[in-house]
Amino acid sequence: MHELSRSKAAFCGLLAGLVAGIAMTLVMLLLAWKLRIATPLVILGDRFVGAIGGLIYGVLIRNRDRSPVWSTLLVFAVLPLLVSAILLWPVLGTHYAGMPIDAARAVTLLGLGLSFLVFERTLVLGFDFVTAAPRGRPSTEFSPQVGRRAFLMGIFGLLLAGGVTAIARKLFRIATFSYDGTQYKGPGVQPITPNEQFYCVTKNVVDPRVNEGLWHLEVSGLVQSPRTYRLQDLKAMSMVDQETTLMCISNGLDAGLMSNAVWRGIPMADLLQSAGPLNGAAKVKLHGVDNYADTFPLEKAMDPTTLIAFKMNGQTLPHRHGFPARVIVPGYFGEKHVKWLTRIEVAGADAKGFYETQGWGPDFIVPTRSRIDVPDNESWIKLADAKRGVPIKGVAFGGDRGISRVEMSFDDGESWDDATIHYPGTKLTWSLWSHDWQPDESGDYTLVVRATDGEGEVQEFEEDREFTSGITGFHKVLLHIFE
Ligand SMILES: Nc1nc2c(c(=O)[nH]1)N[C@H]1C(S)=C(S)[C@@H](COP(=O)(O)O)O[C@H]1N2
Ligand SMILES: [Mo]
Repeated sequence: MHELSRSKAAFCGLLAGLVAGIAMTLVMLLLAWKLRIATPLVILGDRFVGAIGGLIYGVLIRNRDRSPVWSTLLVFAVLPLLVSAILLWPVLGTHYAGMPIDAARAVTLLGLGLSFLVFERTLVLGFDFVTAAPRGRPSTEFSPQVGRRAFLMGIFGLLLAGGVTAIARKLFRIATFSYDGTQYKGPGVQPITPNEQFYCVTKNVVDPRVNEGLWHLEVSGLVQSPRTYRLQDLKAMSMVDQETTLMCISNGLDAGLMSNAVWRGIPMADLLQSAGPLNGAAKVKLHGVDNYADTFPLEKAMDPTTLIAFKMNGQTLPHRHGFPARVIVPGYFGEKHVKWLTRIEVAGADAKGFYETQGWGPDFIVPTRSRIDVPDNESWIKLADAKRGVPIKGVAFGGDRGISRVEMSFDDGESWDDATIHYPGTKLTWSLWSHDWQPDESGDYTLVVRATDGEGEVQEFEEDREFTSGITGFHKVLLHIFE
């Protein structure tokens, strides 16, 4: 057995650990990219942890003969797998090609196990390689020549890192940064939002791209007869078309996280009725393949307007909007319209969703809102032009209560004029309105819009409402009319 100084052992361990961490990251990225397995990709963290683990390993192992394989396997693969399984249990059921939740959990654990195994093997074999005594010489005579071997190990690490970068780039290109937060507002707003322009919000860095063959929809929980449907079973059921507007809970007064489409799908009630909710059932908890879930009352789920949608404006649901199936639940914030739906769980009264556990709510019902799309805030208009009429237009949305009236003010809410609703939509959609305004004098004007919903309630600022239930208030636009 050769002697190895403590610092040399630490260095070799650090190096082997670093390379092993890179190797593990490469495996995780390959799994994510090729098999859509969602192992937690904390890239830098993994490498850092790898290097530290290697350093400790190097120092501990220095004066021993090779430790038995089972002990390093235990410490570097089995234990991390156990710890991850415990700590990450709630997120393990994620699979970006839409594998059902239980199968996804098994596959993710397999992927994690493989990643840790690669770490352990690279660490142990890499350490052995770097610290091996030169051939032909009695190993006790010299401190091993680690220089050349460390260099080779470093090159190997760099090659792996190149692979990591290449795959990370590929994943970055399909990441959601380019479209998460897409808004729809301004002069171009049409009654029906084209699919490519529909607002978009996701919690994911990489969104699911569900494989129809892997996907299914479960109805489970507090039901008499749980069932599993394939996509073709669902498509054979009788469908309805329903125009419905969606708005995100975090939509600002002047923002465009709101859009309208015609959704084609089956009433959720049809599936719930054949499953038969049991006593104690109070809510449905809807799960996406991305480990997202949200809830609403069973009563709302039974409403004929609550749909499982497969089509959007006559086209197959786009991937980013939830292919192959998403929930449409009129009157509730966007959060509840779960995309990439894979499980309908009938649950008790205290079931909670992803955003609810993060502190959103308690109210998830869309309050009446309206927005001025034309003209822009801080526009300057010549009085002579303004006298020929300043076109004003925008949208108003009353959740599932419809819109019965839209009014404009040009004096910051002192007095109000009726606007024209030129696209009334339905109870479940926004209305589009316009107004022609002819100011007599130059000056600064504060334009305000307010809507009245289908139940006669006038839009208002609800002082007691917390922003976590979605803000209320009035959109205002400042106009400068000059001589
Ligand atoms: N599975 C899943 N469903 C989801 C989300 C998500 O991240 N994952 N985001 C929600 C949020 S916050 C909103 S506002 C709407 C947005 O739907 P859209 O992107 O189709 O407009 O989807 C909801 N459904
Ligand atoms: Mo949202």
